[in-house]
Amino acid sequence: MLSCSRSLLSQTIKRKRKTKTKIKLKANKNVSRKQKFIAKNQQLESNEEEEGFDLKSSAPSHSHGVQPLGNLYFNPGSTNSRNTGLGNLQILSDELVLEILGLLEGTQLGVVATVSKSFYVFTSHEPLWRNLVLDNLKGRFLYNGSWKFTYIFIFHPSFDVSKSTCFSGLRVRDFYSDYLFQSWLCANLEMKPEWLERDNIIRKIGIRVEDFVMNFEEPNKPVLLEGCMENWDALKKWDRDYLVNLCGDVQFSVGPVKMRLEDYYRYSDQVKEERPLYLFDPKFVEKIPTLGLEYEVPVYFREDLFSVLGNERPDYRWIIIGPAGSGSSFHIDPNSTSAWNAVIRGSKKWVLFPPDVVPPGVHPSPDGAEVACPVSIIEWFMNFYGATKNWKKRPIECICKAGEVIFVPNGWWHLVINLEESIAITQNYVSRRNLLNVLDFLKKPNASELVSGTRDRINLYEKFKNAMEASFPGTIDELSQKAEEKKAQQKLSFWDSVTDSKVGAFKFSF
Ligand SMILES: O=C(O)CCC(=O)C(=O)O
Repeated sequence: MLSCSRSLLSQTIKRKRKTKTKIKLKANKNVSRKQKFIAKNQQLESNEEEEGFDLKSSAPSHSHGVQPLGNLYFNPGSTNSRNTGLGNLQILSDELVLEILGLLEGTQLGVVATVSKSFYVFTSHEPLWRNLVLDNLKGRFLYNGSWKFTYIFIFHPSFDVSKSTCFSGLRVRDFYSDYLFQSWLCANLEMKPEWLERDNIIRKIGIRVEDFVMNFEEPNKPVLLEGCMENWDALKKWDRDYLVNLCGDVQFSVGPVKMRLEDYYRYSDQVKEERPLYLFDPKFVEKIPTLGLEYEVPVYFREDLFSVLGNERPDYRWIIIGPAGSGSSFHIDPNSTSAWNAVIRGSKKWVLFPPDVVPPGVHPSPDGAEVACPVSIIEWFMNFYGATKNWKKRPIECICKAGEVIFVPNGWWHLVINLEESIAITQNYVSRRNLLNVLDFLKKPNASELVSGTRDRINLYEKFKNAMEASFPGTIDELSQKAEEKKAQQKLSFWDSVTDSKVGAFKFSF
């Protein structure tokens, strides 16, 4: 990933009710345009219901009282204590200050916190403590309400956090920072109903495999398939208690670390962060073979040509577990494969863009090896989702519920957010319909950077091609020939459409 930038917003908060808080947001690219800012804000005031955002009822009032930068301009005469407290470092951006603090150990952060209120606020930034816990402990920790508490409980167990005001969140007056405010906001925002409304995917129940291939796989279009998990034991059995009992001390991949399922649930029950850790394990069947027996590949996806590689095939199946708000930010699936994703518990909001449409706010590098995107999924919704309303090529969207399977065609950009605590299985596969795509992808000159899920990235092309020849002789040639014929046919029909063949005279039609 390229570094993710947080787009600046100026925001005002309005407390509307006791349990929920409405927040108004507006883009403020040019802070010198104060008049325009105020005018726009007044307009927002009169248009509350459309522009409002709901905070989760569990949201704490902002830890430490950080406010968005725009609020500074409503308080003439006040100075930003962010700056005064940073001294000469005030010229650095918030990101840079945090980057520097990220070089420190926990005890050092604690010392720096005592320098000024500003340093106290910066050193309390939860991702700093999250990195410290994950770097130092890998997955061997019990989450304790916040990353900072978790760190202190483990490394300074004699320290009585409950008695210390500095850990219960000192409020600092006149501290304005878009970066810190938005991090808190994104961790505590409720999904807006209008972000969930659009449902324009095609849904099918019990279609024939031939129809799936002809109408969806061949033209590379998403579809939501209902009724194809009915005989899965997983659908009846898998819930948190069952899985925790079955999996015991087995360690699962969770972001950069490995954790026991029980410990992960302890974390996910308490977490209030912008990008919750997500359990995403490619070796779950090898670890717990029973899990592999309790689901089966839906009939539409049984042809899986990467299986000719045996143990050398790239990772292809994952169990995915996460709390509401966790999910996958925009990406294209690995190695040009297609995928299916089956929800067993909970529900997921999907947003998919076809291969030729890069989603707003997403910036792939020219070679496709890296992608810059907003810090979190919720930030994408806040700042970019609205733009898709007026796009000619609107995304395909849906909510996929327990018992439903979505087909994700190769090359499609997609973003997924769990609306509730969820359990899902996903598998990536290669069928005849995308075999040539996958081979082309594996053959790219920068394959060593692009290919993923396997150690031998450079040789995967040769290995796969040879294994295909051995298992299905002639298939690649046959498909290549068909693809050539199709291309020629398409060219022909293009010329048919721009010429009037009956008269024989050449004519452009614009
Ligand atoms: O978070 C999810 O369930 C989606 C996973 C996904 O997008 C993927 O495996 O490519």
